[in-house]
Amino acid sequence: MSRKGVAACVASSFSAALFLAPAALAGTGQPSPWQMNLQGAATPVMESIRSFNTFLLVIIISIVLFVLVLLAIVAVRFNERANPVPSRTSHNTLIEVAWTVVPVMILVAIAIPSFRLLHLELRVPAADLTVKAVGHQWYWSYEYPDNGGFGFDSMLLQDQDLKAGQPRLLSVDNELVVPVNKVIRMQVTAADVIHSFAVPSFGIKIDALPGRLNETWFKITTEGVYYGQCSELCGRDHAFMPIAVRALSEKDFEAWAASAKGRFAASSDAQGRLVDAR
Ligand SMILES: [Cu+2]
Repeated sequence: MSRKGVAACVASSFSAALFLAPAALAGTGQPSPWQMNLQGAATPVMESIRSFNTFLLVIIISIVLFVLVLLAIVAVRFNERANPVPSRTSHNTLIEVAWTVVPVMILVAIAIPSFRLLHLELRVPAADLTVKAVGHQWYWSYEYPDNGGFGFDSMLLQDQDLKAGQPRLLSVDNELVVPVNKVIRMQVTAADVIHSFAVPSFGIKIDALPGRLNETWFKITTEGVYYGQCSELCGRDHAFMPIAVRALSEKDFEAWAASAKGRFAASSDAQGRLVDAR
């Protein structure tokens, strides 16, 4: 193969790797080895975040390539040897208008989908189910006011307690269980210091603040287990308070809620708030 052929081959396999690998490597619900892109989408919000990210990547790469080509032209055609007598041109109205108007148009093209995405994230649609997460040093507790009012703590599973297939440092004893294809209103607060409730595959990350009730939402499209982590430095065991969400069919969720209500009733008051027995 000629030198040009080798260069073209390397360039094309590099660009193929750049665009195809992230899709292949990004896990859904949890990180994967050598992951280069955002986690896969389990909700419509995360799908929008991913496509907005791809759209921005296309714009950024085009700008980088355009500037690179301009730099190469300047370096080759207008260096001292190739062009010993430089032009004395100092203004060109057309180019000046273009380099003002084109960036403005690019920014407007970015702003429109960006605000649309923000609106989708921030406006909580009519909810089918409300679940409340409370951040503690260093675990989460969950409350289900709509299902007869019960709540429970969710603690990190120690390495020796992991079952086959459970990821280390992400699995918990009591998962947050929700139905698929339902709008879940997620209320988030904290009992002691600031925490942050974040699940990458849902596209949510919201502060858990003592004395304040924050709200976000998600609608999971496929059954499965999705993991997240506290995303606000909250003390010694900040890295050890994972979030595990199990999405079940509506029927399985109802069965789980009925059994969980019996199991956790003793630790909750009439409103489903947790009574700390420790
Ligand atoms: Cu925390």
